[in-house]
Order: sequence, then C-alpha cells, then structure tokens
Amino acid sequence: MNKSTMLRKITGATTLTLAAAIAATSVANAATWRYAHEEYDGDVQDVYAEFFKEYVEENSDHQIQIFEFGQLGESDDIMEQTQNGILQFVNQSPGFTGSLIPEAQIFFIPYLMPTDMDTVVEFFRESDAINDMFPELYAEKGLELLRMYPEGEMVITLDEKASTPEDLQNKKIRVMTNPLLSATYEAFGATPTPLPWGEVYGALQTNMIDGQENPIFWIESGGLYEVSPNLLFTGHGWFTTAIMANQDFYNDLSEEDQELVQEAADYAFDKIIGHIDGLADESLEKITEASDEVTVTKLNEEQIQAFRDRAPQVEERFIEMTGERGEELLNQFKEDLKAVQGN
Ligand code: 6CS
Repeated sequence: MNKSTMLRKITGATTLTLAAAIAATSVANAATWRYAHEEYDGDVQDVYAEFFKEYVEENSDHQIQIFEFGQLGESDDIMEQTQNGILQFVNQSPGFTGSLIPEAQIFFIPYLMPTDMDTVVEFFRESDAINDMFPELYAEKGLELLRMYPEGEMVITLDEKASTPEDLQNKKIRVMTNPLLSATYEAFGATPTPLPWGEVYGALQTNMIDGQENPIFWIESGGLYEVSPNLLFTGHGWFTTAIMANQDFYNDLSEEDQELVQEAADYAFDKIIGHIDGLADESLEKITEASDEVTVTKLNEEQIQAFRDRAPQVEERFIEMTGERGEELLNQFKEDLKAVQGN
C-alpha cells in the first residue's frame, strides 16, 4: 500500500468514526418534550401547540408530544405536573393560574381590555407588563413564561335572555377557579360558582348552574350553546392564555435550545393571531345555523355602561388581593394600554 492510499484510508476511517460520533451525540441530544394544554383537537390552544411543535421539529432533532384536555387531568393537574418536571411545557390560562399567581387575575378586571382585536393584539406584542413583569412573577413559581396570547372576547351564556345586571340577580354563573373572577360576577349582580372545566357542560345540563362565560369558538366547539342557549355580549374582557416551561428544564437547556424554544413560541404566536382573526364570527354563524333556540344579545353603549359602572369595585379587590406589586402591575398595564390605544 503506498503512502497516499494509506493516508486516504486513515482519513476515511477517521471521518467515518467522527460522523458516527456526531450522529450518536445528536441522537443522544434529541429529546421528546411533553407539552399539555387545556383544550381539544383543533381548538385555539391546540392550534398553538401544533405550530410550536412544527417549529421545534423542523428546526431541531427534538420532538414534541402534545397532550390535550383530559388526557392528563384538569388544568390544575397539568400545572402541577409541569412544576414537578413530569411535563416540560404547559399552556394554562390565568383563569386557573390566578389561584397560584394572584397578579394573573388582572385579566378579570372587567372593561380593562379594549374590545378591538387589533389593539388587543398590539398590546400583547408590545406591553411591558405582559412581556417583562409577568415573566418575573411566573419565575417565582418555577415557570418560564414564554408567551401570553388572547383567544377571543368573552361572552356570557345563560338559560334566559338578559341585558342588565338586574337580570343576572340570583343567576348561578360558572367561573374559572380564581377569586377575582368571582368578585366580577358578584359585582355584575350574579352568584358566581367556580368550577373546573370538566364539570361545566354537565352542570349546565342538570341546571346546577344557570350560565357561564367563554369565547365564542369554545361555546361552539364544546357545544355549550346546546345547554346554555342565550348569548350575551357585554364586551367586558378577553380570554387570555399563556404558554410556559418548567424553569429547571428551561435553564438546563443549551443556549441554542433556549433560543429554539423562544422562537417556536414567537412563531406560534404570530400564527395564532392569524387563526383567531375572524374565528368568533365564523363560530357564531355555526352556532346560529345549528340551533333555533339560540338568542344573541349584543348590548349597546348605554347598556354596557350599567355593567362598566361596577368595574371599579373589582379593581379595588384586585389591589387588596395583590398589594403593592399588583398595583404596580396594574399601573404598567394601563400605561401600556394607553400607548397602543393612542396609535
Ligand atoms: O372555561 C374553561 O375552563 C376553558 N375555556 C377555554 C376557552 N379554554 C380552556 C379552559 O379550560
């Protein structure tokens, strides 16, 4: 064997060994990350999760395994599993996180958020309260907050038509399990009934409760209109949600993987904004086509004012519950809102 053949053989062998070593490392580094959310196939949180998965899988060797509502329990269960490190990612809404992080209840101060979708979206993109202050609050609970995003405007559904706070007297309205949302419905004149999601349809069907609130797409996809057919548009808030990671898991990721996760969250955010655009109108159309029983009441400005007049007491309750930090967050929230509303 001449010298150059020998050299080629050695170099070839080294290259092969190196390639095998690199392949082995990348397989060893390729992980399957578990991600749970609170909704069903094709709902907003599921669409977000699918876009997140698509980005991660197209841009790395990692895989995302998505768990939908019910596969691992209720919303509080998937949060606990994430805090314990069993899950790497969880999508949980402030409606439930509010019992863990009281400041997250800010989304339940009625009439704080505008109704116009473009303004709401710009607020989520630009707000310092959302993008700088909230991550610190979540970090205290071992959570890396990746993104907060809106799902749709809140609509009340009832057993009877209603248009005033007086009409809500003695109505048992299901709320998500945070105390401030109960304060909102007390202020609106109703009797709030906190329940986890899994119990809502049955409770409406058996008249244990008289109504509930949710965005229209969810009222349609969950068939809530079948058992709670009178829709009331009060314009009092948006259903907001949040995607986060277990913080120890996130901190142990390489810089490259942390960037990948952040980029995936941003990619899914842009996609979900496109997805929710027009979704409420489409869902309302499906509902009215599917049922003759459904009534739709959209309050006018004067009627809305009767509900809005009751918002200050809820804001006071928020400050009582959260102290100086909550007040600081609220001030920043309002400043950020003013900035986007001015545009
Ligand atoms: O009302 C609820 O509890 C549920 N609503 C929506 C829109 N998503 C998940 C949540 O659990």
